[in-house]
Amino acid sequence: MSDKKLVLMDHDGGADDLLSLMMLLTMPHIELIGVAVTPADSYLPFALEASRKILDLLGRSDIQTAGGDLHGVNAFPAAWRAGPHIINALPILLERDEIQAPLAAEPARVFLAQKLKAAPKPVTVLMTGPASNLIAALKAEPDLSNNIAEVVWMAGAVDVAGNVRDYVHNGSAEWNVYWDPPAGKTLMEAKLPLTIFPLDATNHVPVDLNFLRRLAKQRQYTLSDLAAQCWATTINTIPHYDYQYFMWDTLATGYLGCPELITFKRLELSVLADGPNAGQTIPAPGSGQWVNVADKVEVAAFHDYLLEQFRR
Ligand code: AGV
Ligand code: CA
Repeated sequence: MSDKKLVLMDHDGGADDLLSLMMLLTMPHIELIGVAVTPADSYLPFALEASRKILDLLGRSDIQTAGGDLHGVNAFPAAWRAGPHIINALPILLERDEIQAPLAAEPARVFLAQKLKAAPKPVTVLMTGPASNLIAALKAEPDLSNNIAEVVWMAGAVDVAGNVRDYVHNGSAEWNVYWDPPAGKTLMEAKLPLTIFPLDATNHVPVDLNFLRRLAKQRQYTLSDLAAQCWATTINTIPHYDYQYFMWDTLATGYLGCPELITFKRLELSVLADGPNAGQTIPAPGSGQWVNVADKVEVAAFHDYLLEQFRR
């Protein structure tokens, strides 16, 4: 058996998610065993295409990608969901005539279950979108939780404001929880080893032009060039309007490669499933679940880590 850490990724197709997939594929101690896509912050066909092209580009056309058939309660803005459509048209992802990395026949929730079942040892599940697929898989087969080593989830806003701006909402939730609040609540109560990257941590890592300048200087590396272009598609949310873009998912993914740059708190948390603060992560002393919650980040060192991983 390989001594690499087995990872299943479930992402939702944003620029940040696709950058996270690239990062994962640069980590020598990680064995990615499958990619599931949730059609939340993306339209599914665009996100599947981009994921498979990235697998091809990084020489991992052997890894399967599965599309999710579940839809959350609160839709993401349509303009955001079109994001991977632009990424699919970037030159580096247009060069090849055909996509090789296979599309799985089954929907993402079944795919996740199959991959967990077939794995020779417990798997780390990295989720950079909503939790719906994993929760559906565990609902169908609760014993699968024994095959999970850790769930790493970019989600929540604990002691800071949320990032949802929607008509019937008060702004307290983070989008990945808000898309499917009941799934978020179920995951938070599932007693799995859970590490979350809430906005409290990711607020430290806005997409920053000085970082992009450094990345530009090494764009002779294909992956740096592609990463720089992906981040460039997020830049129209800079500067500080309501929707500045952060390295949300990329920070959560970085946990698998440079955990020493992040500090954590143990907190007892829960999630509100409905009402004007649907999807809010709340402290629940005595009644919630103990969660490993990312807190502070050594930002300069994290930037250096990203630059190093993308030099290929
Ligand atoms: O809330 C952060 C999550 C992350 O998984 N996503 C984006 C990241 O992939 C939703 C989101 C919040 N603000 C956004 C988002 C924005 N301005 N554009 C696109 N997506
Ligand atoms: Ca995401």
